[in-house]
Amino acid sequence: YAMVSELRGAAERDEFLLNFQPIIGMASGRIEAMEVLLRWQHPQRGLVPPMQFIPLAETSGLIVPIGEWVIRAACAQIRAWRAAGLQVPPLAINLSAIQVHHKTLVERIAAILREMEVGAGALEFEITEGSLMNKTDEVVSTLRRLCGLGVRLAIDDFGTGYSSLSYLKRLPVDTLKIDRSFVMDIRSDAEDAAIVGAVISMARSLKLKVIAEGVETPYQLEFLRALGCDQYQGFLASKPLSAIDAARRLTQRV
Ligand code: G
Ligand code: G
Ligand code: MN
Ligand code: NA
Repeated sequence: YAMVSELRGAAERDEFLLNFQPIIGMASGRIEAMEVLLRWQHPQRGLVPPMQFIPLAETSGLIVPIGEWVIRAACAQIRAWRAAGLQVPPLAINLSAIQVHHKTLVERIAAILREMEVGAGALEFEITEGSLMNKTDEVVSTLRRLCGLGVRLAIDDFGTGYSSLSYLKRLPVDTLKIDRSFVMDIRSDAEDAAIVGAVISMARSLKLKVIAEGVETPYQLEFLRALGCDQYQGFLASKPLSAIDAARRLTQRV
């Protein structure tokens, strides 16, 4: 498959770039974090959407070196923004299941943090609920060691997997991100509204922070705020931004 071999050299050819989507505090109305989203600028194909190349990167194993590139590039961006005098909120980086199950993930992240000197508080990692499903004891141990580095952990796409409450309690996780598919129809679908309400109240009783994804309308925002959701992200606040536009948003402090 041609795309896999092209993907192999993409980092060296400087074809990857990062976008940043603001995560807004319900109470502060300010940017409290940004999610890092990888983009592939292919010389002929143009901008390849992650939905097309992330699955290929996963099945080919390339997600491990590419994922490392993402972490290092995010740290480099933090350093550059700080050097320019910006107050940089924590950056949230997505990890694939394959990275989570990779033997040396924690050591590699520790090495990058030492090398880049940004401080562990500068990074958060998003792990999909689906990657928690098998080899659970190993995953618990990996997440504990990751947490031991001082980085924060979130469960991404929450609600789409099947994690039990007792399993959640064993995980050193700070945050749940409610999947966009539940937020989308909260106005018209009473069941989705009930699920979102239940996730938020469960998260609060487990002392977890809750982020709603895919917030597109003021109705959704006010509904989530009323239920006690802590932060939100979505096109209502901002689409994913280039580094230049993200820096501009941080300067405006909105
Ligand atoms: O912008 P959006 O199309 O960026 O992202 C689509 C999907 O790709 C999302 O599910 C997102 O989690 C995933 N994704 C984006 N960037 C990364 C990345 O750096 N690593 C991994 N593993 N997934 C990513
Ligand atoms: O799976 P993950 O949550 O990491 O993916 C983030 C994805 O969601 C990215 O593709 C991003 O572009 C997309 N996204 C972010 N906000 C919105 C939104 O408000 N509406 C829609 N439809 N997609 C969004
Ligand atoms: Mn995510
Ligand atoms: Na998600």
